[in-house]
Amino acid sequence: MHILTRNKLTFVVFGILFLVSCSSNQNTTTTTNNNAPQDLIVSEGFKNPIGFYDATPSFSWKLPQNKNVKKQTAYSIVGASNPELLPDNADLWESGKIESDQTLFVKYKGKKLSSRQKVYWQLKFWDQDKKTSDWSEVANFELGLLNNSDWKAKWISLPKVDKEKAPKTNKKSYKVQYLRKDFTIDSKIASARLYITAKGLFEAEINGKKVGDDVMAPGWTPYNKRIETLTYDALDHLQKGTNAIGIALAEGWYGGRLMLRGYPKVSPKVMCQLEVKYTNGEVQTFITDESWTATQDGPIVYAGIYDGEQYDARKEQKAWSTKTFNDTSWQKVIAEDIDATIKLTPKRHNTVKSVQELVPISITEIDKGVVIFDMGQNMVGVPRIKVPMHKEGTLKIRFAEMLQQDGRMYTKNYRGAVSTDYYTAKEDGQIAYQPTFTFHGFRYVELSGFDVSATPDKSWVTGIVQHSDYKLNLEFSSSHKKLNQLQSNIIWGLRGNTLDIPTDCPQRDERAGWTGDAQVIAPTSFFIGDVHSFWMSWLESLRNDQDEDGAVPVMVPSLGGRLKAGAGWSDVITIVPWETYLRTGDVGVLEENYTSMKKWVGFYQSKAKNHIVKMFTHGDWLQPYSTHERDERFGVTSNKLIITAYYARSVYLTSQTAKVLGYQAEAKQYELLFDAICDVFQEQFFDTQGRIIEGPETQTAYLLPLAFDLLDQELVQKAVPHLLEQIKLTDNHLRTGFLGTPLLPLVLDKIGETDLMYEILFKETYPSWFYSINQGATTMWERWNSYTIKDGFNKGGMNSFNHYAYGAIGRWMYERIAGIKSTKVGFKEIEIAPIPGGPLTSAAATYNSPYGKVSSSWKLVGKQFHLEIKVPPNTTAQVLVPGNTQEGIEVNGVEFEDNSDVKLLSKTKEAFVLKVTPGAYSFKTNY
Ligand code: RAM
Repeated sequence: MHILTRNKLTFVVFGILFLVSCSSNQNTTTTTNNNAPQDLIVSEGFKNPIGFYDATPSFSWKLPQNKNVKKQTAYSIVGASNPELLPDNADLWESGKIESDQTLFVKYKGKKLSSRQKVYWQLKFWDQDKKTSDWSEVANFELGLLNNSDWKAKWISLPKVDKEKAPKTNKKSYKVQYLRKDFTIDSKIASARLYITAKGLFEAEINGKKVGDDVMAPGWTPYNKRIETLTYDALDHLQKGTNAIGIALAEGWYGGRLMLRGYPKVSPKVMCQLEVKYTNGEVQTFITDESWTATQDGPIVYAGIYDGEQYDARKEQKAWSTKTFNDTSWQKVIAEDIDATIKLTPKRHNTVKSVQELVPISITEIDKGVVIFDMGQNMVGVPRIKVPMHKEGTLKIRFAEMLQQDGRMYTKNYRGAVSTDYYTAKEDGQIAYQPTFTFHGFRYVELSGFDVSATPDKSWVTGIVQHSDYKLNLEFSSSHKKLNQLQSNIIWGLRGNTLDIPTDCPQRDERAGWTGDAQVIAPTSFFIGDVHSFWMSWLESLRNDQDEDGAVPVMVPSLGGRLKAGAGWSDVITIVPWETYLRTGDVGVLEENYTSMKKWVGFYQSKAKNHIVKMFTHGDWLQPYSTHERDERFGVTSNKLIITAYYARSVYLTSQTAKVLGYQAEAKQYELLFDAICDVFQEQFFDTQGRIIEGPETQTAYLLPLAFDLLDQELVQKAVPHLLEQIKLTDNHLRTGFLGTPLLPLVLDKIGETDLMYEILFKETYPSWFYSINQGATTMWERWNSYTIKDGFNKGGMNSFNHYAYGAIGRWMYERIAGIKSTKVGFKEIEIAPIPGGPLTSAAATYNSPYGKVSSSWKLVGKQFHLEIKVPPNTTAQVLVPGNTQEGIEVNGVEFEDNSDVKLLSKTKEAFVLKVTPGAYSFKTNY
């Protein structure tokens, strides 16, 4: 490898140490008796990241959750290039004492930062009594390569990259390329970073050892606009003398066939830059260039997203990524300069990782030598196989989400996705194999081709669950088994469809970033996992793929196709930023997306005549009992009504965003537009009695305007009975598709019909959430009746058993059943207002809010209602404790009297309304 730079770095650190003046306003006036701030993170949830993407980051922290700390009244942050300089000699930033209760997204205002720079930071805070805390631990972040000009490396690949067909199909995938290079380290290393990315998927090894534990890296972005790069600490991989680096490169989303797009006319390439800093201050850089060699004659014959992977152990090239390997039979690569128009940016959300392992709950030998392993859970990832084989034998690994009635694998719903892996053994004995460059959506794994003299054993297969590595942070439980199963299905649905981007489904020949599904699940997703950066990154892809005229594709990354945009789907560009802001408190998400929101509204405007828009929509997709004359997948709710409702919604959210960002004039302008759309909406679509006159009356037709506040109060009063009538007509079942379903609980809550929502939720008959559970669902399904015990599989061409859209009910489960809701952005003000209902006798949830854990746990005990809550510091909570308000309420075991921590605000007929300060409380009422 050629040595690119060799420059002397002089470290002048301690020389300036004493020249830095101490901040005068950081004097501590009172004693330090509080614990230090905790959970220090940069920007959207990153803890001590390297290869960080943001040179103007923000800082967040949590106050210690103990009874002494109620709130923050001031903070002080210091940042330095060396931890030794902290806290008194910070050379990058001293915020000084800032009187503020802000603990989230405090913007860095220190010296300008640049690529590769490492910043150490810590802080302290002043509490409600103006007492200072201890300094926090020192956190840090290190920037990645922020500009294309930081890259000296070139894209490399074989001059001609061949494809291979999956056995007995016409589905072709690129054969995997193996690329390698020896290089020499001749001095003592202080630190080493491997910067790397691919047009395709890579896995890198140095001296025979895999670098990092990421899978499917670098992930999926609009590759013609932006490619994300990764940074690894390579120090422990390197040695003095000769080293070797090897990279396996597969097609992934970049070079493989994808629905609508078909086979792209591009082949995979990789690029890396290894920067080694020596203890003497010198830096040596090794890059991908013409001097590398490559082959396609390695063990991973091919690998495709849809079609699976073929591994031939006979082709293993022993120690190929070590210095002992002789690569003289390998070919020279070709190298290309990086493209100026494609932005290379450090990945801004967590990579995909193997996050959990599942063991089979049972095995069945369906035919001699054919064994089906039941993982007990529909999951997404790959299997790890350990199975005895004969030399030259080929193991066939099939996948299925469901079994047919005869116990065989049901794969029809994978449609054109071959989704099969193959492994050919090089010798007799136990093999160990885990696919590298593909993933599957499955509950069942079928093996054939193993050594049939062996007795099949559960240990042969382990399910490796893979998705973007966000922290799962919700605990929800209740007294009802099926409700708990629903919660589990929602979680698995989200996990299975967040493999680098939000997808509709993870198994068939689709797995695309459908925007409608994403906007529908986004609010619930925050309760389940720390998905802030996940959405931020994908929103960047949305902006990348937005047309000049404002159109937002229905799938992002865009796969082309004839659909330019669609109402209810493309509105993701206003809905997801707003939901992210509400739940995280991050104004940055609005700043980043405001221009795109306006452009999207502009697109609507360009298609509007008297505020009625002509545009495409998938409508209330998959509405049950649809009688749509052309295609039953489209619901029957009027498209015109849906499009206008979403137009109004996007305009409203844009006006709200403008307000938050301080663009008052624009906010006013969008508000006026919203009012004008509402006027036309009610005039054209409703009669004076509040009945829909545009298209058939449906639940969704009423839900949209009621959820989006499109009607005057008077008309709301009149419309509500019509909605209730529609629900009654269906014997209190839902009749909603993708768009209507998430709105149903919100509207019923708004109009005080919680009992009705409980009834709908606890229905066991079609269509309902429990109906799918009664048919055996372990994830959310695309259709309420994707499978029924009575009639078998749904005949529809689209029949996914892992589709998160209907999981949107999750939000109501946390906000209403457990009762935890944010009422001021980012949970600064919290409402804890559980309402018991249905057959439930208890429910509990803990939510890891930006300020700390919020919890609510209630149970009915005889004729009493018991509630226990936790409210994190620096917030306030309004608690609505249900009970007979003619009688008293017990707080923390004693008859309630107003005190400094708990105040009675009011009593309604059904609940005591209290305001509490941070802390833990218990309440008891007669119920
Ligand atoms: C299907 C997808 C997705 C939906 C679109 C309209 O192909 O699975 O769920 O948003 O249709």
